[in-house]
Amino acid sequence: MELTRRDTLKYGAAAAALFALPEWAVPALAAGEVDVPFTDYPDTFAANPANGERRFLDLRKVDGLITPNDQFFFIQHYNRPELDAATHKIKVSGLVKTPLSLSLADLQAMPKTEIVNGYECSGNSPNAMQGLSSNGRFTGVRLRDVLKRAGVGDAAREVVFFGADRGKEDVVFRQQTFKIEQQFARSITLENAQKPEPMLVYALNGQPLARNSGFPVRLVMPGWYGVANVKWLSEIHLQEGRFLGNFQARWYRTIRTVGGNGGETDPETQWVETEVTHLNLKSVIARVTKNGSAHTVRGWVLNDGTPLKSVEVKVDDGPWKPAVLDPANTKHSWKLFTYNWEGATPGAHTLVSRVTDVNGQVQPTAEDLARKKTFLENNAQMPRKVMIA
Ligand SMILES: Nc1nc2c(c(=O)[nH]1)N[C@H]1C(S)=C(S)[C@@H](COP(=O)(O)O)O[C@H]1N2
Ligand SMILES: [Mo]
Repeated sequence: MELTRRDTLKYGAAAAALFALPEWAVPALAAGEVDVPFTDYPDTFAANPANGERRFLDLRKVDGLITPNDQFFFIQHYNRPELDAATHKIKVSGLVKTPLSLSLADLQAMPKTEIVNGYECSGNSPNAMQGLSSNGRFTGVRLRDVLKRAGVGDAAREVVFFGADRGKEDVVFRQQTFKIEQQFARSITLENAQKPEPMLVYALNGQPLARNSGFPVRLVMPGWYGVANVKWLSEIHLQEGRFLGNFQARWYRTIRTVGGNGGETDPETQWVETEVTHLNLKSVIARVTKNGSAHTVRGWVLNDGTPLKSVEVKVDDGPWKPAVLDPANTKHSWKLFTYNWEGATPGAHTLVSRVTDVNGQVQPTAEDLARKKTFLENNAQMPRKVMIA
């Protein structure tokens, strides 16, 4: 961001100092700086699998706050529709005073807003080498401005977002299974929809959305898992009752035991099912580099926007040591951190990071998550293996 002299006068010296920070303090590699290889990547890891249906971010390439568009991860359940922005319309329907049918151009004519937002797929995990994650600058309009334009009906409580993509799903009712073709869809409460953050987005890092990212328009829910960010948006439907679609009520849920000893026969043990909503607190080591004898460990944190208290790094069986958060991080960006690894010796090492937020929530270990029985929302600390030559 460029700050003119007039801006400095207008916003004051403190703001000038703030804006004068480099775009990111985790820079591209310095002269002489080289990567220390990770030894925990499976041979099969491919950022771009051959079928072209998804893309993983290769964390070893993270060199700044913003993930370049051609590296930004993508994943979805069905086909990836190719929509024509000249004819595609987004309907606003259901319990609204004025039903709308909005084109990309209609949205672009509305007041524009931008956010730097990081997110991951709720299925992101060590198996995916944490590559179902990215961070970008999104441009669009506030969802609440669109809702205001339609006029929210008095009875509306729930806002459902439909994508233009569709597929067949099993819908089970008692002993019967129906195969039903349906659109991808997710919902949020009207209360959440009217917060300032949710956006209908049409650009990523200054470029129109790519088809893979939901062209022409998608929802972005800052602080939520990727599944909330409905791509190829085709309809926004307001209703009174809860939306029970497959990807809302069944597919994206987490099942865990609480209470008792966790044993299935223990009467004190309860089984709890919850929706996948906000990002759970997670940190991952992305990259380790060496410059002469100096070693640097870099990584990212994702969470729901709660301010962080600390990020720490542990080398082998050593103590937890504080890492430094990047000053360019924002509330909803992923938060980059750097740790200066002193006294690194040749050979194999295990490095792990953990993040703590201001509410005292600490990123769990894999062991801490033993009572989570399903694989989504895996925010466990991830030990990484490197080899120093
Ligand atoms: N229309 C539609 N939107 C969708 C999906 C989908 O299958 N269809 N998948 C969701 C899931 S599970 C994730 S993790 C994110 C991924 O967003 P990205 O592909 O832009 O990274 O898209 C979400 N939005
Ligand atoms: Mo996902």
